[in-house]
Amino acid sequence: MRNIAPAISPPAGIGDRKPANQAVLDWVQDVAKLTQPTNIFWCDGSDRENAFLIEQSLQQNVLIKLNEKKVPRSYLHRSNPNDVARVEQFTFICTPTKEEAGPTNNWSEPAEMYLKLQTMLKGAMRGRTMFVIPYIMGPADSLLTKVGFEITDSKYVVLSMRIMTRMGDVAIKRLGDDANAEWNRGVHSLLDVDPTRRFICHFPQDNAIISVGSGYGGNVLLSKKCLALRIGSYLARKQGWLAEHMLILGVESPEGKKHYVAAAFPSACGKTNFAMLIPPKHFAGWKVTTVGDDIAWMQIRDGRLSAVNPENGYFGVVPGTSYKSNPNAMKSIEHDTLYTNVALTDDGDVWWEGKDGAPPAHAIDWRGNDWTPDSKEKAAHPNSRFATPMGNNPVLDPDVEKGEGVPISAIIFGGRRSDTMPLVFQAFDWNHGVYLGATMASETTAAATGAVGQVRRDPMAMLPFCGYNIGDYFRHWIEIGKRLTNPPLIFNVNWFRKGGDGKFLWPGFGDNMRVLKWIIDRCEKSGGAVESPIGWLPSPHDLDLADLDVEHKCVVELLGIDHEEWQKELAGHQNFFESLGGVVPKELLKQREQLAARFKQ
Ligand code: GTP
Ligand code: SPV
Ligand code: MN
Repeated sequence: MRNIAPAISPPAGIGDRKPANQAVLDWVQDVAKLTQPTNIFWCDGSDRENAFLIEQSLQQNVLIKLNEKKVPRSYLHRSNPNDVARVEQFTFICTPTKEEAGPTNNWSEPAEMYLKLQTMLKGAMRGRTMFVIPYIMGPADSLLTKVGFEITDSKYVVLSMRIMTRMGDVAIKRLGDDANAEWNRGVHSLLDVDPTRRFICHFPQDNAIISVGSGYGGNVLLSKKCLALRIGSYLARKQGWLAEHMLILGVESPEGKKHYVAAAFPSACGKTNFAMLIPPKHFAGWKVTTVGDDIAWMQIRDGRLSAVNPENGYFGVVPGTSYKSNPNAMKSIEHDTLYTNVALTDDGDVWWEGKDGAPPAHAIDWRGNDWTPDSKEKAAHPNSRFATPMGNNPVLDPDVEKGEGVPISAIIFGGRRSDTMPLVFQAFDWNHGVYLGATMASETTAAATGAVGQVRRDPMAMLPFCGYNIGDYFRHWIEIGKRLTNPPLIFNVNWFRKGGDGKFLWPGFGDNMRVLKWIIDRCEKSGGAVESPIGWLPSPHDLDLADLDVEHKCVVELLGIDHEEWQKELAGHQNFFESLGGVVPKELLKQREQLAARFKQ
């Protein structure tokens, strides 16, 4: 089963809802002239259309229906085995000058890249149906909300976009018929899913994206990383707001006092899990609710940062998800879910490494091969994903559709670090917090192709997603801070520190509530902390560790600063800044000097 499938012919009333906007019509005609599809299918996001596309996808082996009793209205898709993650090496920011893209992005001159892509797209949709997807990113009534259109020759993309975005009429209405209105132009074609002809290209000045040669989520759901982060961050700088790779959660005390926090962790480093956490028993009466699990758009309101989640669904990592680690995610994916690259059991259920219970005696693995517990290969791909509507989440925050967003009390940065970084600490002030974000590092994961487990700097978890010069991005953060009269406090966390035995020192998941509680205490000015060279650190008794099955010496280790490790870390910061070739704002260079000086005191 693969993505590429021949044209489909819809009955009357399906696939014919053309928008009135002439700019959209002209653009679609231009793309059709180039790609030569058999027909054009205008998506409206309706139930009837969805049912038709699912039926066609089942017939064409693009989807497998799962057991209706075990996982109602849910499907499995297998991508091409060469196409299972984002491809950072083939992701480009195409701007008139290389400086605009900056030292962390692959760059190409726009005209050159357009020509190359147009050559590849010539006749690429012959024999296929071209789908046109209207969608918005953001709540229907938010000022931040953006309109996008995605053209694609993949039904999997259409079905996924319907889960991940607000799709159809709502977008056509928001756009209206002004031919000069602002909207994002996204073109996607599978071509022949050949890794050597795979490019994810962004043209920020044109508000345009072209993605070819892949069928994997992060490369092809153009609303997500491409629009909401890469183009989004470019627009955010121009327009004075922030587009960030952050979850947004609400946390309410038993007394009913509520705070919202936003947290940037790199890909596959715990955003979805943190956004849905269930507090341990000891925290009875505390409630965590999800606004978003991957992307935050934040604007300044009344001197504070106010955040919306531009998405409408979750595209989450499957392996490791269980009733033990994340019951809310499990409940979310029990029905109406599109799975990609997990294993299929003999009774039509889905399975993955880390799911509750014993592994099945036999299954079909993510590649479509027989699998048993004795197999050397993994049953589910480590980057297998679920796409599920956020409405499935039992702890969805009631203000998720609020156009003005939710006020942010704290920003949290965090990476996957087996050493050096303590469980949690707090920045001294905004610019110090920006420095913590700018110097973040994390071990690479299966969310992108390439080596896994290598520590790399990933500023604000945006290394793969910042659509412009990273120096200007740091500058933008500093400038935003100047405009905030009530800025969020900034923290750094690390759930992944390991002990001498190579095991995680911290239980993580629900127990991360203990760290979140300290963060809230700090926002409430009630939490204790000691001043350290790296920031405000809790001492063990400042954290609520009641009923926690972790040895005291592990807690001390988790909160410890090893001066030798930190000398290496400081050198790492310096090397990183130097590697950026002079674009780092002087405020951050000064932060590094001050950090180094504090270690000498
Ligand atoms: P993207 O969707 O790629 O942006 O990932 P994400 O940041 O949302 O990460 P997610 O929550 O899906 O977690 C990724 C992996 O980290 C999963 O295998 C989780 O089981 C694991 N994980 C999440 N939180 C924790 C934690 O607190 N401790 C440990 N040890 N593992 C965690
Ligand atoms: C990530 O890699 O950060 C993801 C998954 O959220 S993807 O949408 O594939 O980029
Ligand atoms: Mn992500």
